[in-house]
Amino acid sequence: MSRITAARVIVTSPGRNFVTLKIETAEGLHGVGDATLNGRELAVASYLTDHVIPCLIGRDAHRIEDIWQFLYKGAYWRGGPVGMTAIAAVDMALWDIKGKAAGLPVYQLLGGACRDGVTVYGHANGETIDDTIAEALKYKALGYKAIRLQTGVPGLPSTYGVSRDKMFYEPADNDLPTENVWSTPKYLNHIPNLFAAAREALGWDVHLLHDVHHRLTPIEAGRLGKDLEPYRLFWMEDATPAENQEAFRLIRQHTTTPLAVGEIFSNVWNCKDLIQNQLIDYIRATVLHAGGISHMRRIAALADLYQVRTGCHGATDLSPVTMAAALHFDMSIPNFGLQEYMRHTAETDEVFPHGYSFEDGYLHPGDAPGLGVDIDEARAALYPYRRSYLPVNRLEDGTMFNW
Ligand code: GCO
Ligand code: MG
Repeated sequence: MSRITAARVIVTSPGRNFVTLKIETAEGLHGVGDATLNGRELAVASYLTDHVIPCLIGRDAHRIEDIWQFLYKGAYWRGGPVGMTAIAAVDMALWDIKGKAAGLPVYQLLGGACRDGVTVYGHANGETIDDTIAEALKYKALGYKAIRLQTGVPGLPSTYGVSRDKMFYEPADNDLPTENVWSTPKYLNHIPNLFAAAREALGWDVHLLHDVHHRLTPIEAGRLGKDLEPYRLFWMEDATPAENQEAFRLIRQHTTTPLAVGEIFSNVWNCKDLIQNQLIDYIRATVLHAGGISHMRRIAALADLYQVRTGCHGATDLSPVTMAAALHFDMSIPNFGLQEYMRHTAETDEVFPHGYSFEDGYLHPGDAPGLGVDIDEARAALYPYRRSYLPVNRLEDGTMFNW
């Protein structure tokens, strides 16, 4: 028994907003969990403070699964991004406490290491194809084994994935949503040129990835996948919105380009049909938005039965707490595929001191007991919350579209 004596939510904005849950026990241990839901941060903060924390006080911090079930089933209104992010924060914090109590890094409690390090991919973004390739060459020189390529589309004023701050791509850029303009034909004409040029410049011994960011219909996605087949992508991500999981069958029928999806999924039910029908190759759900380490282990176990591998989301709006938790998870599962890694700013790294480290294209969670990450509350207090939204997207004729 390790009694939970206190828990609180810390909101900080060292360049961008992060929501962190800190849980304390009677033994003097504490654990941290990430609760950041980009653009809807305070909804999760309130869900935790007003509805979850009162139920945690007095419980045994070691009963991780029982607390998970209590919060999931006990809400009656199950699932959804706000609720599942809140549960994830509790789950991460409790694994952190258990690791500290045992004196072991969390991956050891999850069955031990299945690999020596976690292969990650970086983001090469640029206004033009040449700019994107110049960025990609920098990642290659840093030792990255896999690189995601995004580029501006001629004729469109802005495009998803292209930013001013190269290493720290940050889409939540305004206190009210910025409006972007989109044209599918312009995009579809341009992207194969990017990958043709990329193979010329980067060669074939580096994995290349691309994020469509939910912008195509299934038949358009089938066509893009087919057009990209000569360049052997590691994956094509979020080719079409996935509310209708059946949509991926159509894409699959038309292309052998591997498919990845799931960064906005909240639970196993969002990907059950995609996995069981082998309609995807990589599941991108992650410990933060899909119920924590405990629930991600269920998703990965289901995926493993169908030769689907993981490709956890790891953008900068997931705090270093999530990055640490994701790495322990990635180390411990048999069907790990690839981990996204967008570096945080120096200010963020100072607020969240952490033991994970990058070397030669791999991340390692380190061997400190627990998750190996913490929050410096004094530093966090220097950066108050700032309202900030993701952009929205309209077609050239003004119709609201997917961002
Ligand atoms: C990715 C993502 C992100 C999201 C962001 C939204 O593949 O990394 O698409 O960049 O847009 O996480 O908050
Ligand atoms: Mg994405």
